[in-house]
Amino acid sequence: MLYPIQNKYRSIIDLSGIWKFKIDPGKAGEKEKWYKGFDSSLDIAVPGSWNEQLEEAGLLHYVGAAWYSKKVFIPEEYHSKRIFIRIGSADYQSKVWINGKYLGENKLGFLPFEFEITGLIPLGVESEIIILVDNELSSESLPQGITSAQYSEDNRLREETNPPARFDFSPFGGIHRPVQLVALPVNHISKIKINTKVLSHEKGSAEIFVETFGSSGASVVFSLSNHKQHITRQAGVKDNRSVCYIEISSCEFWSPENPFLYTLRIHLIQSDQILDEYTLPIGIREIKIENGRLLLNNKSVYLKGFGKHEDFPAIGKGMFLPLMIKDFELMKWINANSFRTSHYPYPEEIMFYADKKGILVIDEVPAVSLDLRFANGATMQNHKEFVKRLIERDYNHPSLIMWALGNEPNLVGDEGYYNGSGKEYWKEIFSFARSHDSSRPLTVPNCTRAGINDPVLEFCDVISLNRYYGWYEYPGNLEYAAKVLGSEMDEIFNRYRKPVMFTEFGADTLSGLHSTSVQMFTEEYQAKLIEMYIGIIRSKHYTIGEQLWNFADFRTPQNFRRVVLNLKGIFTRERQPKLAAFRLKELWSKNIPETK
Ligand code: GCB
Repeated sequence: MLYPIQNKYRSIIDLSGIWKFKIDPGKAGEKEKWYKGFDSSLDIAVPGSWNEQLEEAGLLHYVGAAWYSKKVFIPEEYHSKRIFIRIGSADYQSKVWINGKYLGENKLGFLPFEFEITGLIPLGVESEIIILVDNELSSESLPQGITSAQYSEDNRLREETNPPARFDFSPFGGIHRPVQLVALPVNHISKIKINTKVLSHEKGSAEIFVETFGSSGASVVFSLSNHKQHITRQAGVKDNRSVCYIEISSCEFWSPENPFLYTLRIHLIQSDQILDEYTLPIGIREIKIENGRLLLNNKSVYLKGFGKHEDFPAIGKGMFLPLMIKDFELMKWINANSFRTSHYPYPEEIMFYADKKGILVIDEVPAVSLDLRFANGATMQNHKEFVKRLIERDYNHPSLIMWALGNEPNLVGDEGYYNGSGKEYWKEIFSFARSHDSSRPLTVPNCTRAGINDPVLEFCDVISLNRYYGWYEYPGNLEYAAKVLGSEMDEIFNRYRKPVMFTEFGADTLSGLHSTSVQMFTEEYQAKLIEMYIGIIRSKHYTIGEQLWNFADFRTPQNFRRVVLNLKGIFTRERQPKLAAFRLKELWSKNIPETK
């Protein structure tokens, strides 16, 4: 499913705006046929989570079903087009109807999905789109859910959150990314996959695979251009596929220092007539792991940056482009070169912007705190489906440097995880992911409780560590924390002999709280802890990166460890810098030498 674009052949009607909204706590709506229309005095803005928008209507912690409705005028000119409803993401599951006709469901949150409505709707008049969204999770969903009863069966009452969640971010519900009507030519380009390589200092290549819909006898014209070159190739379409290989001399390679993007223009042509056109910015670059280093265009790259979240007052997890621009500006300001989309895929718009700004991305599948005691065949199936759809969505982004296939499996420290079941599970997920993308390294951040014996580490190309010594363990004792950290890192490296990076370390910090002594929660403590970690990380020859937890403070489910927010942000939720931001700006001001 290609990202929608607008040109002479393709058009988009954006349905962002105010939708009619009604919650359905008893899940009676389907039986009562609300999909044919429902009454409600509540409105909601799309994109956006319902939680903070409708806090005053009692929805701050709402978990359950909710209905959305919007009328849309579908123009008569669409008679010669194929028409789709595309939803950028709805968390976590949804069902869609148009004029009372059921179109289908989607069970994977954070990902786009679409349904074709050609021939199902009258043109030149209004139609009504109705979407049922449910943010309840289960053992089979990704992320997995948990109930209050499971917390007590597990003797984990002190860890219980409200609403119950296996993870440390609010389970915001809603339609979080744009809803669009997309009109395409009958015969059209349906998929594009690009592999790029660095052939020499100045020569690069791009291999471009195209899939088409209904175009027998057609051909594809590929053109790749920058300000001084324009390369054109033509290839036939066979079985709805076409492929072309282009070598580029005097190539301008993509890198964080010079995020150069070529314009790839693809035309689908039949009998000299253009049927469809798709344009895509692409970067020529190559990623490798070699001799223990992460290489971009055969040069060592050291990751400096953050784990982030999609979280902001009022809009929750809704896509909010002014915030995207602000966050990238802050990342540039602080001299970061990368971030992780913890703990779920971010909008396509953010991936395109990372390509443009030269920020490297670790793209994460939302298998966060996977608890295999509750997983079954359906969990594995959903996990694979997620990997497949995410790789298909993001494969062509030059900024995407690594996949995280999950985060912190076995957070609960279950012994059974080590008896072979964990190994079996991850072996299958990793080989499935590699069969869909063999060009990028794979990882899964490891937590202290899963420890050095975590079976996932055997399959990772890069060992990613999330550690909180000096915070959850050895609170307030940075000296001892440093000792444990350094020796554990060496033990891990000696066992696995793979490059190591940190994907999380940090301390909750209340902006404005200061102390002349060592004192947790103060701005000075956060800055000190970070300096300590960075000093140790850089002192080890086998490390390839330092990503902090977190870029900004973010809302969590209610529990006694959090004062509404997780306060480990380097910036506040409103993006004010804390003291550590200025220290990091300095620490990240230079490129980290290749041999540390
Ligand atoms: C972790 C998790 C992250 C939490 C963080 C914390 O290990 O990966 O989701 O927010 O710790 O602050 O506890």
